[in-house]
Amino acid sequence: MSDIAGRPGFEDAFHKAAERHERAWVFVTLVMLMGILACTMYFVVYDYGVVVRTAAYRSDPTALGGPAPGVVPAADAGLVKTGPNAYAVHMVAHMWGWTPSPLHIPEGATVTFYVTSIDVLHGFEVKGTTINVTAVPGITGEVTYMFKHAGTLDIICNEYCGIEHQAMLGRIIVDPKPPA
Ligand SMILES: [Cu+2]
Repeated sequence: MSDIAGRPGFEDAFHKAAERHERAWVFVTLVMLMGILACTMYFVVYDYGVVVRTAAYRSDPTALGGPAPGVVPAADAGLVKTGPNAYAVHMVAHMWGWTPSPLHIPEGATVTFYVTSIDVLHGFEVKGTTINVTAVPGITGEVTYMFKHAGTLDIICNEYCGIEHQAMLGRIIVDPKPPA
Protein backbone atom coordinates (compact mmCIF):
# COMPACT_ATOMS: atom_id res chain seq x y z
CA MET A 1 0.00 0.00 0.00
CA SER A 2 1.51 3.32 -1.07
CA ASP A 3 1.57 6.22 1.32
CA ILE A 4 0.30 9.73 0.64
CA ALA A 5 2.35 12.60 1.96
CA GLY A 6 4.84 10.09 3.15
CA ARG A 7 2.72 9.03 6.10
CA PRO A 8 2.48 5.29 6.60
CA GLY A 9 -1.13 3.97 6.66
CA PHE A 10 -2.63 7.29 5.59
CA GLU A 11 -4.45 5.87 2.55
CA ASP A 12 -6.02 3.06 4.57
CA ALA A 13 -7.28 5.48 7.20
CA PHE A 14 -8.57 7.80 4.47
CA HIS A 15 -10.61 5.01 2.82
CA LYS A 16 -12.03 3.87 6.13
CA ALA A 17 -13.13 7.42 6.97
CA ALA A 18 -14.69 7.84 3.50
CA GLU A 19 -16.61 4.58 3.93
CA ARG A 20 -17.87 5.70 7.31
CA HIS A 21 -19.15 8.93 5.77
CA GLU A 22 -20.77 7.08 2.89
CA ARG A 23 -22.57 4.72 5.24
CA ALA A 24 -23.75 7.66 7.35
CA TRP A 25 -25.16 9.47 4.32
CA VAL A 26 -26.85 6.34 2.95
CA PHE A 27 -28.43 5.97 6.39
CA VAL A 28 -29.60 9.63 6.41
CA THR A 29 -31.11 9.17 2.94
CA LEU A 30 -32.94 6.00 4.01
CA VAL A 31 -34.31 7.75 7.11
CA MET A 32 -35.60 10.61 4.93
CA LEU A 33 -37.23 8.17 2.49
CA MET A 34 -38.88 6.32 5.36
CA GLY A 35 -40.09 9.66 6.75
CA ILE A 36 -41.70 10.57 3.43
CA LEU A 37 -43.29 7.10 3.18
CA ALA A 38 -44.59 7.38 6.77
CA CYS A 39 -46.16 10.80 6.06
CA THR A 40 -47.83 9.42 2.93
CA MET A 41 -49.13 6.34 4.74
CA TYR A 42 -50.36 8.50 7.62
CA PHE A 43 -52.44 10.57 5.21
CA VAL A 44 -53.74 7.50 3.36
CA VAL A 45 -54.80 5.82 6.61
CA TYR A 46 -56.02 8.80 8.64
CA ASP A 47 -57.46 11.08 5.95
CA TYR A 48 -61.02 11.97 6.83
CA GLY A 49 -62.37 10.78 3.50
CA VAL A 50 -61.96 10.83 -0.26
CA VAL A 51 -62.70 13.30 -3.04
CA VAL A 52 -65.17 11.60 -5.35
CA ARG A 53 -65.21 14.22 -8.12
CA THR A 54 -64.64 17.91 -8.80
CA ALA A 55 -65.91 20.33 -11.44
CA ALA A 56 -66.20 24.08 -12.02
CA TYR A 57 -68.59 26.01 -14.21
CA ARG A 58 -70.06 29.41 -14.72
CA SER A 59 -73.58 29.29 -13.44
CA ASP A 60 -76.47 30.91 -11.72
CA PRO A 61 -76.45 29.13 -8.34
CA THR A 62 -80.28 29.32 -8.22
CA ALA A 63 -80.33 26.83 -11.12
CA LEU A 64 -78.73 24.39 -8.67
CA GLY A 65 -81.22 25.21 -5.91
CA GLY A 66 -78.76 27.57 -4.28
CA PRO A 67 -79.02 31.20 -3.15
CA ALA A 68 -79.36 34.05 -5.66
CA PRO A 69 -76.06 35.61 -6.76
CA GLY A 70 -74.69 37.88 -4.04
CA VAL A 71 -76.94 36.41 -1.36
CA VAL A 72 -75.42 34.64 1.62
CA PRO A 73 -77.43 31.57 2.67
CA ALA A 74 -78.78 31.25 6.20
CA ALA A 75 -76.02 30.49 8.71
CA ASP A 76 -77.84 27.34 9.77
CA ALA A 77 -78.71 26.18 6.24
CA GLY A 78 -77.92 22.49 6.38
CA LEU A 79 -77.49 19.74 3.87
CA VAL A 80 -80.07 18.92 1.23
CA LYS A 81 -80.60 15.18 0.81
CA THR A 82 -80.02 14.12 -2.81
CA GLY A 83 -79.99 10.33 -2.47
CA PRO A 84 -79.27 7.47 -0.11
CA ASN A 85 -76.43 8.75 2.10
CA ALA A 86 -75.83 11.61 -0.39
CA TYR A 87 -76.24 15.31 0.28
CA ALA A 88 -75.59 18.69 -1.31
CA VAL A 89 -74.80 22.08 0.19
CA HIS A 90 -74.16 25.55 -1.19
CA MET A 91 -71.04 26.91 0.49
CA VAL A 92 -70.70 30.66 0.08
CA ALA A 93 -67.46 32.53 0.80
CA HIS A 94 -67.58 36.15 1.83
CA MET A 95 -65.33 38.66 3.57
CA TRP A 96 -64.60 37.10 6.03
CA GLY A 97 -66.42 33.90 6.67
CA TRP A 98 -68.07 30.75 5.32
CA THR A 99 -71.80 30.16 5.25
CA PRO A 100 -73.35 27.85 6.29
CA SER A 101 -71.24 27.24 9.38
CA PRO A 102 -71.15 25.22 11.55
CA LEU A 103 -72.29 22.56 9.11
CA HIS A 104 -73.41 19.18 10.42
CA ILE A 105 -72.72 16.12 8.29
CA PRO A 106 -73.60 12.53 9.20
CA GLU A 107 -70.63 10.14 9.38
CA GLY A 108 -70.16 8.17 6.16
CA ALA A 109 -72.13 10.65 4.04
CA THR A 110 -71.10 11.71 0.56
CA VAL A 111 -71.50 15.47 0.25
CA THR A 112 -71.36 17.65 -2.86
CA PHE A 113 -70.24 21.20 -2.08
CA TYR A 114 -71.22 23.91 -4.55
CA VAL A 115 -68.66 26.58 -3.77
CA THR A 116 -68.81 30.22 -4.79
CA SER A 117 -67.95 33.69 -3.49
CA ILE A 118 -70.04 36.84 -3.31
CA ASP A 119 -67.13 39.31 -3.28
CA VAL A 120 -63.50 38.42 -3.97
CA LEU A 121 -61.46 35.30 -4.57
CA HIS A 122 -61.35 32.90 -1.61
CA GLY A 123 -60.02 29.38 -1.17
CA PHE A 124 -62.28 26.70 0.31
CA GLU A 125 -60.04 24.27 2.18
CA VAL A 126 -61.12 21.75 4.80
CA LYS A 127 -58.19 20.91 7.07
CA GLY A 128 -57.35 17.24 7.39
CA THR A 129 -59.04 16.41 4.09
CA THR A 130 -58.16 16.78 0.41
CA ILE A 131 -60.98 19.33 -0.15
CA ASN A 132 -59.47 22.39 -1.84
CA VAL A 133 -61.62 24.46 -4.21
CA THR A 134 -61.13 28.08 -5.23
CA ALA A 135 -64.23 30.18 -4.51
CA VAL A 136 -64.62 32.57 -7.45
CA PRO A 137 -67.38 35.19 -7.77
CA GLY A 138 -69.73 34.20 -10.63
CA ILE A 139 -68.37 30.68 -10.87
CA THR A 140 -69.53 27.58 -9.05
CA GLY A 141 -66.88 25.08 -8.10
CA GLU A 142 -67.98 21.60 -7.22
CA VAL A 143 -66.35 19.01 -5.03
CA THR A 144 -67.87 15.75 -3.85
CA TYR A 145 -66.36 14.22 -0.76
CA MET A 146 -67.05 11.14 1.34
CA PHE A 147 -66.66 11.78 5.08
CA LYS A 148 -65.40 8.51 6.55
CA HIS A 149 -64.85 9.54 10.18
CA ALA A 150 -66.74 11.50 12.79
CA GLY A 151 -65.00 14.59 14.08
CA THR A 152 -64.71 18.35 13.90
CA LEU A 153 -63.05 19.86 10.85
CA ASP A 154 -61.94 23.43 10.25
CA ILE A 155 -62.71 25.31 7.06
CA ILE A 156 -59.98 27.81 6.23
CA CYS A 157 -59.45 30.30 3.42
CA ASN A 158 -56.30 29.61 1.42
CA GLU A 159 -56.41 32.62 -0.94
CA TYR A 160 -55.40 35.95 0.55
CA CYS A 161 -58.60 38.02 0.56
CA GLY A 162 -58.03 41.06 2.75
CA ILE A 163 -57.30 42.25 6.25
CA GLU A 164 -59.24 39.50 8.09
CA HIS A 165 -58.16 36.67 5.76
CA GLN A 166 -56.39 34.73 8.51
CA ALA A 167 -59.52 34.79 10.69
CA MET A 168 -61.81 33.48 7.93
CA LEU A 169 -62.82 30.24 9.57
CA GLY A 170 -65.74 27.86 9.33
CA ARG A 171 -66.54 24.54 10.92
CA ILE A 172 -67.78 21.17 9.75
CA ILE A 173 -69.01 18.73 12.38
CA VAL A 174 -69.19 15.13 11.24
CA ASP A 175 -71.68 13.57 13.64
CA PRO A 176 -71.06 9.94 14.64
CA LYS A 177 -73.40 7.32 13.26
CA PRO A 178 -76.01 6.31 15.85
CA PRO A 179 -75.33 2.76 17.07
CA ALA A 180 -77.32 0.26 14.97
CU1 LIG B 1 -61.01 34.51 2.03
